Amino acid sequence: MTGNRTFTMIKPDAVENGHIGPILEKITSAGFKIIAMKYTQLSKRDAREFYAIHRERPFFDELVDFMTRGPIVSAILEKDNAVEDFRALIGATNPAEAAEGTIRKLYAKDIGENAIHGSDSDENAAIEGAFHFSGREIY
Ligand code: IDP
Repeated sequence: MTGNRTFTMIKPDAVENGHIGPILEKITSAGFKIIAMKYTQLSKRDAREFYAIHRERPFFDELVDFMTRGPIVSAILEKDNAVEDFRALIGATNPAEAAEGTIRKLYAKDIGENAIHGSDSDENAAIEGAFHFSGREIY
């Protein structure tokens, strides 16, 4: 049984480049309902905690610097089979390998600055959503 919620962030590169509107349009056109959303900026501490699973990776400091350099849009999305369908909509981590028409193919620069986040499991979707939103902010 798969869950019906996922968590996303429109990352600082996509915000800087004016892509919030087109990305939200792709998300809602694909049938995802926004049930929580905010415009916010991560602290270094937030980013280190959010990406703690990657802390031993060589790109960790670069990732933390990137994710904290400007505002992001974070959101919880609802749809049947949300996690898998949203990963398909955003495309591969590396935009060079992402399928045509995916958000990363359209808007990402490279494997680091790749425009958007999507949870990789139902469990992580719940953890990541709760990291960004209180119960009162989810509708
Ligand atoms: P995902 O976001 O597609 O799930 P992950 O492997 O979980 O990919 O990596 C998390 C994030 O870390 C990526 O979205 C990207 O921003 C960054 N990242 C992953 N691999 C690299 C790399 O090789 N160099 C720089 N940044 C990377």
